Amino acid sequence: MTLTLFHAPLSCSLASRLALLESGLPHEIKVVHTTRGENLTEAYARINPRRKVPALVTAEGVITESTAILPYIADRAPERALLPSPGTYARAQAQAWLGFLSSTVHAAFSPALFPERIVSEPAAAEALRASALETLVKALTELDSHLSDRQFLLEAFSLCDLYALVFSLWRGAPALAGRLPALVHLDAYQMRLMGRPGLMPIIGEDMAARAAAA
Ligand SMILES: N[C@@H](CCC(=O)N[C@@H](CS)C(=O)NCC(=O)O)C(=O)O
Repeated sequence: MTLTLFHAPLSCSLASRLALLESGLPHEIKVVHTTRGENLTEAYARINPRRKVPALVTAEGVITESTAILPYIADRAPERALLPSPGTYARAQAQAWLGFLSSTVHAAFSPALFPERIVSEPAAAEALRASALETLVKALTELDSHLSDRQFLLEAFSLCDLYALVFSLWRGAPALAGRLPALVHLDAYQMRLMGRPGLMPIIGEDMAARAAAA
């Protein structure tokens, strides 16, 4: 059965979209414009009751959460070696990166970008943004220094890199202009990943779709 990914342009679900491309698995993309609230409909709640993207529809049911979807995709295309084999120490290291990217990096980006979605009072929102930025800078600096002497998060390219690429791209969000330090190793890593065959057309398509939906 063809996999179906529910995806919002330039959101965290971009990692799953790029992973499907790298996997070569037959799939289709269904765009959900979260900026227009399309994820809040009852129809979408039947796909993912949390009303978030990504959601991947498989023959056996729906999978939510990037940290579950990315390993599922890798394991469905073992010949592509998109993650180390299950049961190995290297696989545990990969899971550790996926967990860190989700629970620390993504979790810090959300209040740094949209504090007013959590607290409406402007001074409180600014204070929340400042504290989220502190966590974010620490996490991004850790990534940057890890990449100072290697090409990828693990020994070789993996889906962890696609997940990290999305958050590296988010550094360019207008709301963060002038608020993040220069991270030269992360910049070089981002360029390296964007040079992988087929990735740039998808990222470009997402940028255009996001701009059109704004
Ligand atoms: N932990 C979840 C986070 C999902 C998530 O927060 N998705 C965002 C896009 S990056 C979303 O759907 N936001 C829409 C909303 O909250 O209204 C994952 O990694 O899959």
